[in-house]
Amino acid sequence: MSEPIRVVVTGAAGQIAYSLLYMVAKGDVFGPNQPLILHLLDIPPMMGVLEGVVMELDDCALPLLHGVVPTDDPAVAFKDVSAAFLVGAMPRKQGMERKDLLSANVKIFKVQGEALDQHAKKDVKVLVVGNPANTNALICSRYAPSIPKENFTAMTRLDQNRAQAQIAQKLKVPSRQVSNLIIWGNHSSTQVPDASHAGVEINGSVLPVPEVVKDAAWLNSTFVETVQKRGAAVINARKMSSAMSAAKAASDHMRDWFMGTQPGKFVSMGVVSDGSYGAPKDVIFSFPVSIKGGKWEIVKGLEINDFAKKLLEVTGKELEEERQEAIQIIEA
Ligand code: NAX
Repeated sequence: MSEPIRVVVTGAAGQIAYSLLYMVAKGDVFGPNQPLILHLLDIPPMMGVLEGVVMELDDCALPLLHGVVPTDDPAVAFKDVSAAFLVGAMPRKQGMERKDLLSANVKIFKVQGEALDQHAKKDVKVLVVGNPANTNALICSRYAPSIPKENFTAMTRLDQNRAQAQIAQKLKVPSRQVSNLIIWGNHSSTQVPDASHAGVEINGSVLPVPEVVKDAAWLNSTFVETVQKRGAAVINARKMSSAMSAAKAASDHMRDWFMGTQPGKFVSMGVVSDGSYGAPKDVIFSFPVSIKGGKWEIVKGLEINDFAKKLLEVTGKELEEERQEAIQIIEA
């Protein structure tokens, strides 16, 4: 057994965290031989609820969990952490404009960026889940200049997993047989779910998904829209937003970042853009990445058709606009 690592989850009294904490604490992310100490951050009015979450974690009697630190102080929450799940954010309330939402969140992620900068390990891996996730990650990174930009990522893995599930259902195969789905761009309704480089394993060989589906119209419309609107569909049915699946996606994202991807396989993550595939530079843009030794690399050289190129432009523009609005708020 190695020494315990410290892992922070923000929004720890919320519904995603309720599933995520269990997954992390039982070894789904850092493996069965990695003990950990969980730092749980939430806001002062939620400290009572958080106490209940701590009691439940205690009562799980998990062998890998060496301690729990509940707090409303970012300086305590981010102290010496090796991994950060930034789930907590200001939710969109009725009548709230995008700008109001951005404004509230820019403030939260500025504070958390500064706290990471001062207190976290310099190689901390940060995953932003709280929306608007891409721009929140960008802001967080700006306020943590001593931590490499590559260490700040945003979650589009839920969209990727949703896409994988749609293809698996269409082909009537278990989802593990489907791989290399891509989500491009922003985690918003402009995201671009793309199955054109995906593979499906049938009788031991991997075949291109478009050739097996043989339904370009479905892939370009129904598939894309179903993935884009899946979050709203879950809210309609459950009267609450996706939580279990969001927690699973956050676990998948961080596990792959720490453990790496299989040869020939890639996953989608919102990462700092180098301008690949015509995306704007210096926004957090979701790309297909392969991961080795804890470092991600954008998969280069994939062919993009004209239809997808146009959609990539739209989602890139939206991210540039969000960045501009966020900077205006900061500088105001
Ligand atoms: P909940 O409202 O259940 O929980 C959020 C928690 O964050 C609350 O306990 C709240 O007190 C806390 N919080 C608020 N401000 C905080 C701060 N400054 N520091 C620490 N904690 C703070 O929301 P939940 O359903 O858990 O969703 C959390 C976030 O994930 C939301 O922003 C949501 O939009 C986002 N999502 C992102 C997804 C993605 O794929 N990137 C998908 C799922 C989810 O919708």
